[in-house]
Amino acid sequence: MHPSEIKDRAVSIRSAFERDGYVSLPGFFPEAELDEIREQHARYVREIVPRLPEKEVYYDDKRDPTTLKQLQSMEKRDPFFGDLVSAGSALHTLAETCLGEPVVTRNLQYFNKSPRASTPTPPHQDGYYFHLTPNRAVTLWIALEDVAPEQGCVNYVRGSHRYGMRAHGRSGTLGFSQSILDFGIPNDLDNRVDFPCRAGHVLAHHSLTIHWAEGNTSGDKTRQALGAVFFAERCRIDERARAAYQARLDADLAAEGKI
Ligand SMILES: O=C(O)CCC(=O)C(=O)O
Repeated sequence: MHPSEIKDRAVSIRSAFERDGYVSLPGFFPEAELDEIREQHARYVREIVPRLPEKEVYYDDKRDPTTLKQLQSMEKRDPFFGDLVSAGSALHTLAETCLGEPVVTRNLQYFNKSPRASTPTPPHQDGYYFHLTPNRAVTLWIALEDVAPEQGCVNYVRGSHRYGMRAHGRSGTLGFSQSILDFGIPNDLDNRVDFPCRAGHVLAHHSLTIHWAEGNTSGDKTRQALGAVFFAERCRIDERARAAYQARLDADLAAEGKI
């Protein structure tokens, strides 16, 4: 979607985001743009991933490169992906439209659920990882391919961004280390919405919106997506708490032989 079209639709995008804690935009990336993103991603995996520190690249099975599961900070490693989320881009414009205020780009991630070895994404709120005051951030989840329910589509609890941060604890899942401890209360189940989608679909969710995804049980298909995180510019980040958490997690994952 062109930034000018996002601006034209700003009122409806922002009101859906405020009301539900997410907004769903089918066909955000037309086929030609999506092809370019997929080609650039393949190049990134071929040329850049082998040079990255081990702790930045997660595999379902470390010995099998076809099980690549997650990448971080792609915008810092490569100009194509930097441009994709920079000020003035469609994604940056969408993030500002959702939050209704200036944003800064924080992280461009890649998420895959490989066909043979993927685990569910546990129910969580992204803001738990962010260490922000106030907790105002948005994640844009971009489907790089069609996603049917059996591949592990994204699920939200509609309106959950209005009820604050829930208690989280270690999930044991590589790449999604935290899970909501009391997930499954009636409000969660009554307001569940799932999003099977076509390639090019973008979902935007608030940092307090509860979401999760099942594992990939398709047997033969991947489930590839990008996740672009933007923080409201006025937020204060507790970098010390964030870095301490990350260091503990990296040490634990290394001790378990997962990274
Ligand atoms: O791709 C997934 O399974 C979940 C992604 C996610 O949790 C996010 O984008 O915040």
